[in-house]
Amino acid sequence: MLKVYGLKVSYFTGKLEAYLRYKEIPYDFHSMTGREFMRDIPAKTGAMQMPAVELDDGRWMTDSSPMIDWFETQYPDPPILPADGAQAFVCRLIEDYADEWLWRPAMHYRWSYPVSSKLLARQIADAMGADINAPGWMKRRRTERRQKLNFVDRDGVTPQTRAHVEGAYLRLLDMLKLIFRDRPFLFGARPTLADIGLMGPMFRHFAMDPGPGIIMREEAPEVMAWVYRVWAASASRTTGDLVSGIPDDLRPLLREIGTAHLEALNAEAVAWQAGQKRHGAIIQGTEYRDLQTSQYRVWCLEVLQARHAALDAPARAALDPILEAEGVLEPLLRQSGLDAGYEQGKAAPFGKSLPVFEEIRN
Ligand SMILES: N[C@@H](CCC(=O)N[C@@H](CS)C(=O)NCC(=O)O)C(=O)O
Repeated sequence: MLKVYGLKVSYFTGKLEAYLRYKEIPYDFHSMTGREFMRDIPAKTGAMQMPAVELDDGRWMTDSSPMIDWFETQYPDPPILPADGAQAFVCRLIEDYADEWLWRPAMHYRWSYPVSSKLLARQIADAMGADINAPGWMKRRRTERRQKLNFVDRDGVTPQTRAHVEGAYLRLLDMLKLIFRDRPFLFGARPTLADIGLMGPMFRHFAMDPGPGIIMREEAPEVMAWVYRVWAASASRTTGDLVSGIPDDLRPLLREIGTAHLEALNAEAVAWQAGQKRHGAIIQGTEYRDLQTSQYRVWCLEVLQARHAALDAPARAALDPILEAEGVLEPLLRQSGLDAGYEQGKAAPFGKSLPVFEEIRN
């Protein structure tokens, strides 16, 4: 039986678990301890991050997107990606936006508000601190400070950007609630990778954390219901058709991805190529300063471009006019010949993985 190491409050662990549950792939959940997180598991996977998976043959893997792709090769039915190439590409775009762009608002809502940060620091320190010899109050305080420092203060959240950071979540709720009044999942009657990708931020952070959870329950109960619909879905019972084409109500989300997430990825790529460890970006008119440049995110843009280039002619003919109209195509293709230099990326989710942030202060 495969073993999933992670935490029951973790963004990417929640995403992977939602996928495994929907696909009815059995697994043992193992709550990751501090020592495993910092030392034992990075020695196997190359990255200090969760989740990590240990297979019965002794191999280890990490990084949710390539892990899901690998599971799809082992458990192909029913596929998590739509057969329609244009829809499949939109799923990939939504997954990447959920993984990388929504990370900042998810961390900000968790760690900037004491109503959430005190509870989460306790939950994380209790789970991960089991093998760390220090008083409980000290472990909780260290957890709270570490997360706020690395993922809020050092990730561009300031009094000037705060409203924009929160707006990313609030705008998304407004878009999604209209969609879920119409159908149960983003592309129809069953989940696809778009739903699974959005579960990263939406489930363990926005729905479960006290602060953003109140907002979701009060402002967008349709979205709260969808979160738990995905969590409860299973391939053998949650069956039904997907819509055809790209539904019009997904277009505002595509526009958001083009103007926010793809702009941010382009700023990463420009900085990476210029060798700048930190960079700034103007996103939807808000200026972010002093962001850590992420080689991993440059790779994300490189992979999205490669997936777009690999689409067949009918898929391109259906998709490109929509991407163009919603301002996605230009930022997607702005940088040609992009090479993130992530050599091990071809072996992902095996081999030595690349963490999203190179520098984390403990
Ligand atoms: N690209 C990875 C990202 C995994 C990730 O960043 N996980 C978070 C927790 S949900 C983490 O471990 N961050 C490192 C840290 O907190 O130091 C994935 O998709 O699995």
